[in-house]
Amino acid sequence: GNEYPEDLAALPPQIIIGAQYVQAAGVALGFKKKGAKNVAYTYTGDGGTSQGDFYEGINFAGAYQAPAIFVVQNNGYAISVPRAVQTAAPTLAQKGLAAGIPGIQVDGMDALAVYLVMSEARKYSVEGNGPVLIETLTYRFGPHTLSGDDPHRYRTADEEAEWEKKDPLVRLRTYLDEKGLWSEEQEEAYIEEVNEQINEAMKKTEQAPKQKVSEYLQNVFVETPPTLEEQIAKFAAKEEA
Ligand SMILES: Cc1ncc(C[n+]2csc(CCOP(=O)(O)OP(=O)(O)O)c2C)c(N)n1
Ligand SMILES: [Mg+2]
Repeated sequence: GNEYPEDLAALPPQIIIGAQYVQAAGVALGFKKKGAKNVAYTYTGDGGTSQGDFYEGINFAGAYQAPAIFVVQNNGYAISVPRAVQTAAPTLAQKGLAAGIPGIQVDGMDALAVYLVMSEARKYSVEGNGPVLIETLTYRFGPHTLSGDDPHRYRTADEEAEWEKKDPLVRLRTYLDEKGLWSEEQEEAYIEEVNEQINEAMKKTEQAPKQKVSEYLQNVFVETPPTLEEQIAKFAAKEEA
């Protein structure tokens, strides 16, 4: 049963690092209040765990025993800042301890291990046991973005070569090949199918109406306070113009 309450489906996107942790805690609390058998998932990088919102999100979800799965994709760097410089904590998973929620560290280069941990966490959360924090140990095969980040300024070629050996796609394919569960033809067909899905999604997204600032502000309170009403009216007037 994966019912998704309509009014939670229209939350606006945001790009503030870590802020999605607070939003996920809120969505999870919404699920709990509505009695929806669902779990709110969210992801951040290791860099996101250095941001205040990370702690607020896991703490709030823990306090309310909200069904949220918080995933940290720890690839060792926040753009160029090494993980060890970001925190004195030996692991990121252990940050769950302070929030009173389970923290699990998993080999993020092992797709089956990640699947197992995610499934178990979902079961735990959906059964009303509260949130889970999962740290996946992984790597970024490339720059943080294509706008000027050159990883060779902060990572060695030797380190990259070590991680490339652990490529989860190659490992999973080798595993499936050896079990006789996957073939070249299946892969080609699958790539075609997924490319179609991506093209469809791109088309749909490009056709979506542009979001408005006045709409963002509608999601903050059930009953919008007058001061916010004023701001909404101001933006709405600008958008009309
Ligand atoms: C609150 C906030 N501070 C800073 C930034 C700028 N910023 C964008 S990505 C990033 C690093 C994020 O690190 P991580 O999540 O580990 O990403 P990775 O480099 O592994 O891709 C920073 C500091 C931001 N978007 N939001
Ligand atoms: Mg990172």
